[in-house]
Amino acid sequence: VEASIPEPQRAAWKKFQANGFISQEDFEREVVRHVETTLARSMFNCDETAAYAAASLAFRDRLITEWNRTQQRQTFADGKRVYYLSLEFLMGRALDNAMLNVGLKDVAKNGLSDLGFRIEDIIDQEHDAALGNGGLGRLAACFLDSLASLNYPAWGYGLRYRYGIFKQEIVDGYQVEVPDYWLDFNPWEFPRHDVVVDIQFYGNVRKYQDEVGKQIAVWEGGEIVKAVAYDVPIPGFDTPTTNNLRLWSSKAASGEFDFQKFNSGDYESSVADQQRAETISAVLYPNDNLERGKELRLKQQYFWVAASLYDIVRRFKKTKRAWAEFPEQVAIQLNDTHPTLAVVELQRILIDLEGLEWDEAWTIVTKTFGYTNHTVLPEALEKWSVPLMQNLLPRHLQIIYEVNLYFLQSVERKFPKERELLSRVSIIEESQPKMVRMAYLAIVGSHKVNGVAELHSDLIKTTIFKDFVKIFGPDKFTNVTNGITPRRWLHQANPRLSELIASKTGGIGFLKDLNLLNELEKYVDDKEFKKEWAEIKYANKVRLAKHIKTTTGVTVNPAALFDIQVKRIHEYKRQQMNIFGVIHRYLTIKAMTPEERKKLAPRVSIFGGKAAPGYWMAKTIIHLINNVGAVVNKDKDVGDLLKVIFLEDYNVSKAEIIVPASDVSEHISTAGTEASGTSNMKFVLNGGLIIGTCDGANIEITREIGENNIFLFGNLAEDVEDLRHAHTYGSHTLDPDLVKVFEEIKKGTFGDATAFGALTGAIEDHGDYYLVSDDFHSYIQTQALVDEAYKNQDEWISKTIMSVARMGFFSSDRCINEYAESIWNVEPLSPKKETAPGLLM
Ligand code: KOT
Repeated sequence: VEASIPEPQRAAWKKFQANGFISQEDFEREVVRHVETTLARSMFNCDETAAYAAASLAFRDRLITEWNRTQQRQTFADGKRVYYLSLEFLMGRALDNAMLNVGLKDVAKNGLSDLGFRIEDIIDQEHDAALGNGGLGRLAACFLDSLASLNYPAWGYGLRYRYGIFKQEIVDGYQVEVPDYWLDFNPWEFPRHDVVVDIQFYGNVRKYQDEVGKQIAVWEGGEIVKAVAYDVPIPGFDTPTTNNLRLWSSKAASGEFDFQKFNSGDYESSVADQQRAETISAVLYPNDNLERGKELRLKQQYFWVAASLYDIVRRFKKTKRAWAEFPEQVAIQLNDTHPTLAVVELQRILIDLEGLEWDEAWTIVTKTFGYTNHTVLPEALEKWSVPLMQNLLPRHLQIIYEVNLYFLQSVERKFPKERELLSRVSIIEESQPKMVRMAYLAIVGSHKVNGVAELHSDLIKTTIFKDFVKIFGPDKFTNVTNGITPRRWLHQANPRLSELIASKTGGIGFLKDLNLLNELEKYVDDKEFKKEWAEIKYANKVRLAKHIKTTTGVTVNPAALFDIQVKRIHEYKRQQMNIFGVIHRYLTIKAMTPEERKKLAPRVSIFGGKAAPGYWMAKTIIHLINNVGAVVNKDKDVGDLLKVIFLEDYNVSKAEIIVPASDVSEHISTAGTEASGTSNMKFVLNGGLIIGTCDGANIEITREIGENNIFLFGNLAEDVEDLRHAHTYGSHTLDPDLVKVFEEIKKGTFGDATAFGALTGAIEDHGDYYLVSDDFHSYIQTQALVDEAYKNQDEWISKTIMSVARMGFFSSDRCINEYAESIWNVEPLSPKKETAPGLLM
């Protein structure tokens, strides 16, 4: 349907074109208007929730103008777009970010103050958009910020979950999950009830030959679910570019209810059908680095992928280009294997619906997709059972078999005598039941595969994807080291530090070109600068101490060393090693004389993170941390020397308080298991040092900031295999300090010891897969070095300044530019260019 306004009427549109506020007066007028009209309230019943709502709506209106213009500009430019497909977008809060990115936070602050509110209280009203588990989802959010800030024509595509990641409560030391119903009031999304796509499931495939003898496949029957688009504006920093994140919500195809069933008296089942459809986008799977093969998850994946591709193909078709030009207009990035069905869906669209030949279509498909791998953990690699897929997506399974056939034939031609190779690289695993290996499908269907840090990218080439390097050659595999957005993770989370840096580096330019941080090296020995630097860190610690007091009731001394480990709870991330280390410290303190105790640096060990609801071992780790805290925190012998805190419900907005307050943070995964890690970058950028293993991005951080500025310890990735072998075949004796820790746990010092049997048992009796015992001694020793180093505050501060000065590389802007150049082949679209008149999306 043509929806464009005819030329003669466009003058009226231009005259009344929406323009967001710029001045404080306009902002206040907009807030009052929204309170009085949109919210139907008044100054006599305007609480902070209402003020948040009105301020957000005012900013939303401000964003819409540039958002529309950006879409018009990109349509008119008619160039290549990037589509980032991710099942997770861990966005956090939007208001603070919007205010800072459009450069109107001061205006809003003064305006709100004029109207009787403190901006911090208003910001604090917002519910996090928590549509992700951890690093993978937060990476997607940082990428959206960089794509917009760098003016790339880019879209994010995801699912609009009704429930984000659960809220974590700690009850009697145990994790309890509470549903995160976050859509009550969300001013940041725009329902597009006119953008609806029918998505098919189940049914069967009818094949026949047409008049000219061509094989035709028709996917018929089954059921239809509707995908409704919800759009979220993504403002760039200090640029008008405002990109779009499109999230799909599922809805029953038959509308409100099924009239036939309703009329035949079967009202209940008609409502049940509707609910079943809406279940698809109801809840985010709360597992990080784990795939469990549930049918509903596969449904989510196809629902989202099919809706997104329909949208992308529709946009391409409007340009009336030949299909061969599709990869010149469209780059699609697969955030892990979760959207891999997109490869199959595009092939299906091209051959079944658009009538292209197989080879012609497959060339287009492989030129379009890029695949990012985020993990080597075997339990996280996606495999779908063939019978499940046969039932849900019969045509897709046929296409997968065909892709596999042609792929294996080409391998056989190239390596004629290697039968073993064929079964190793087959997309279909010949197990009982047969399984589709999604990572292999993603590799075969893409033109580039990348890892997320150097070590990780090397590891995938030599381990899980080794055979594919031999088949496709090494150039198909590349590295793009992860990054973080300095806007949220420095400017927003740590405004005082950002201001201090700006004062020494010539303004806020460093937020767009993070290498400008280099300028700070001049100040590593500047007394005045160091004093201000230290004061800011202290103020951030005071802020966290207050948060700890109000949420846990425990008083901590802000002058103590804050040692922080916040991330998803997982055995490979080794929070268990940290808490065993804390117990070791506790025992050491207990054994000291009062004189010896005086020499010790006081420490606060802070933990935070969610365990997947079904991950028993991770929940046991949380339980142990809380029980240790309960004992240590009330022990008079210990006092301020050691406090152990578990922060409930770690999420993006809490990270913004926690990260700027660290002295040391822990990134201590078993070497070779953490693909990159991104919180390591956030902590260093905020003037904290890190203790870590030679894993993921820790290695590149060390290279950038210098090995004198990081506490590295532990075995190397290359030694892991042999060490594991030694555990299993008896040539390993447990670390004696660790044994003492276990004895204490078993005595019942931290509550009923049987509760922790699984934790100690995994190490003592079940092969210590994550090598806690092997690294424990080196960990304890390195923690002692941290204690010593912290006593010399002057040197410590210099180290942190030097580190921040050298963190430029870890901006997600650098990362996005690398993707754009080496994988997507897209250029930024400068907003300064004239916009075509009246072009509507
Ligand atoms: C895998 C399956 C389901 C849900 C999440 C994953 C997942 C998460 N795989 N890798 N990650 C993390 O991705 C981050 C961003 O690249 C990395 O920094 C981190 O090391 C991965 O564990």
